[in-house]
Amino acid sequence: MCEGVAVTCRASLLVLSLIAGCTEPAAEPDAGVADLGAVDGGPVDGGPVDHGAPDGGSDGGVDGGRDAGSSDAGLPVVAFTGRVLVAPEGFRPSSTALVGVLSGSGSVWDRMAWSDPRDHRVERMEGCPDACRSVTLLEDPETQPVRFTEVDLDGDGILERVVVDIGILWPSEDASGQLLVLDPAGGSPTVLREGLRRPVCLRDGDLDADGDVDLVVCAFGHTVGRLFWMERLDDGTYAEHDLHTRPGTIEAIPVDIDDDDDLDVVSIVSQLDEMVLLHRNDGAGGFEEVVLLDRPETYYGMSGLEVTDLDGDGDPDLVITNGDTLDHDLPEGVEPEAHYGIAWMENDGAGGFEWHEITRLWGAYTARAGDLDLDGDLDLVVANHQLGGYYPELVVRNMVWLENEGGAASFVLHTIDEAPEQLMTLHLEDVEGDGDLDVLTGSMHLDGRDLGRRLFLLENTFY
Ligand SMILES: [Ca+2]
Ligand SMILES: [Ca+2]
Ligand SMILES: [Ca+2]
Ligand SMILES: [Ca+2]
Repeated sequence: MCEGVAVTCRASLLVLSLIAGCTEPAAEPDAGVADLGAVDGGPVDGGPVDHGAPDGGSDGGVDGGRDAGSSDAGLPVVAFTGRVLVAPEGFRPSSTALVGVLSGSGSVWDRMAWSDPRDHRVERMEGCPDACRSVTLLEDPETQPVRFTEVDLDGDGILERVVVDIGILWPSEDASGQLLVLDPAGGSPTVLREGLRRPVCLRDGDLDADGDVDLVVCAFGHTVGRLFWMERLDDGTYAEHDLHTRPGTIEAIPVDIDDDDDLDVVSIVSQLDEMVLLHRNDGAGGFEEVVLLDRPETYYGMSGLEVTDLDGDGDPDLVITNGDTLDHDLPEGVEPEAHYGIAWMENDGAGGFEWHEITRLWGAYTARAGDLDLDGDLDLVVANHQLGGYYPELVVRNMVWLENEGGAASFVLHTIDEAPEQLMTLHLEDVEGDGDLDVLTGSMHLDGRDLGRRLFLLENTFY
């Protein structure tokens, strides 16, 4: 399970749309070998993004209208100041596929981490908040790290840092992806598994309840791919078992969804199929696949999964985002603001689910739950990947937070104007240590411009 490293288990992000089939840009700038050192401590130089009034028409479950104000005089309110922690220098590609906070003691400032598959590196921060600079954890032009997690592979009480190297970002049948274990002393990483078809997720848990830590891996692939788990054997090797034998799994999370004391796996698929799946554990590592959602539209654009008890009734619910616009395959007549968005699936406690709309919102990519306004219920932050050029008529909202009005019955949408553009990744953490949740986020710029924000902090000024 993830409890011991809850922070990094939730820090999982990936580059699903790239994987899901968008076309490679004609001229990707050479990543080069220039040192990454440009840490801009100043305010975000936001472009000409229009945050004007929405044009209405959302049929979502957001209550109280869009952009509701939250400034009752005298009461603290959720508001943000934006700050670039790491930006690429000059004409460098940028594709932050992961942000999170490493486990361990010491300041959160020095444990913030991020990866960039297009720049072939994983780094953490140091010297923040005053003089932020990045420290390399992995830099290898042969890798495209989309993710990492901390997991005690061998049960010795020490967490290993395992990097998921997709091998190749762009659609391919290539099987050059791998799982790498970083050397804590800074030497070359150890290969845990190679020859994978574009792996994009890695989670841990004792799936067969024999006391050791097993792994769940999404090999997204292209036309061939699979979701499987790696059973840890007594000799330290692994036996592999398929959970799903079609390509396109972008996230898979071990969780006891039906309260029978074994770890099930919830996954989302976005390639040939657009699905939410439950892999129900028989208690000994045998799994039955249950289809929770199967959308007929190839353009559904499944983009993210968050497992959280959103209604606070004690069982894990699912938050689903579908906002992957990068295939650019929305048919004529389908309105982006009516098609894409955020919903949650309410668990009945036994793994049966009821679908609830939250709001429709184009480009909705990654959602994370946290109590932003400290009123005791879980709110949602959503990072949006909105390519303004696709839909110039639409208002751009790079990030929103959805205020839970209690029991997840309704939400009030607030736009976070301070967020930079074209976001994909998101992590909530009390970075400042003042008692409220701040937001770490990263962006993906496919055209190689220097606008990418590898690591961007939105400081919650509630306290
Ligand atoms: Ca096990
Ligand atoms: Ca279970
Ligand atoms: Ca619940
Ligand atoms: Ca709340």
